[in-house]
Amino acid sequence: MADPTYTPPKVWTWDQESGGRFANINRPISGATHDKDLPRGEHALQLYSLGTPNGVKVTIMLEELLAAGHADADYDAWIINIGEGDQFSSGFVSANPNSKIPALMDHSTDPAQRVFESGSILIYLAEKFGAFLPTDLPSRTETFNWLMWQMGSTPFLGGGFGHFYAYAPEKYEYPINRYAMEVKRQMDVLDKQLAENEFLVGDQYTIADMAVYPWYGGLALGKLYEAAEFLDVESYTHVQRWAKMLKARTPVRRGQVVNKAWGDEGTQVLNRHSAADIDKVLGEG
Ligand SMILES: N[C@@H](CCC(=O)N[C@@H](CS)C(=O)NCC(=O)O)C(=O)O
Repeated sequence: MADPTYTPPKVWTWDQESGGRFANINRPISGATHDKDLPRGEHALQLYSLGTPNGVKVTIMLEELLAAGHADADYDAWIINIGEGDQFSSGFVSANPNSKIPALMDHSTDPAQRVFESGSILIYLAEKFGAFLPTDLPSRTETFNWLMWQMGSTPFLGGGFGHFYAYAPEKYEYPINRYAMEVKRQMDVLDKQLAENEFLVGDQYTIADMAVYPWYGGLALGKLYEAAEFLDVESYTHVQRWAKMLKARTPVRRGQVVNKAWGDEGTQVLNRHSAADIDKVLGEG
């Protein structure tokens, strides 16, 4: 409950009844809560994820790699139900000690390589397959600039704006104002970049677009927090152009249905083991 007279105590203690969506999975400690191994399929690449914007960055990349002819990018994608605490299994924690999706295991190396943090996964895959990451230093640096921009900026969109506008138990004016201001500033940064560039990095489609699109493209297309009108997302016309262009790409559409556990059941591929799993749902193939 909002308490205008709240004074922080000398030492913070864990109030398990703090409320709000996701309160049941938040803990002030890290590590596993239960012993359970991760499942493993036949491909070298094993993704443990959920079809949220952070998860979808990686499935878009994997589908783009496959569409570009990198057959070794074929993968198994296993759903991690974060509402049920799957991210706290011993298996998941060994793949990502931070207990957040997405996490990737690459079994083509000995020992197998773990990769966590979606930005790190995108870089790993781009380097492994030599794709969607320019090799000339200026464009490569600009790709990293926008990738790191996304990783650093989005907590203000998701954990700040989204949390207080959509998920907090009550509407509080102060944080909603603060984060709406910041998110609109971020959208303006993107809009100005996309006014002069087809993609974030000139005319090259890179992992930076794949990282930024699920969050800011999603916001522009009215898919996040039912905030399209509140944030006047239509006014960011260059972000709109770019988002619609990416949305129309087949690998983007394919990546967005993987590990999706909500919405129309006909658009969900809970676990993905082959292209056919997506074809069935999207009516392709
Ligand atoms: N910086 C991380 C953020 C990942 C993240 O926040 N994942 C959320 C879902 S989108 C999660 O797994 N939350 C579960 C939890 O916090 O327990 C990344 O980009 O990989």
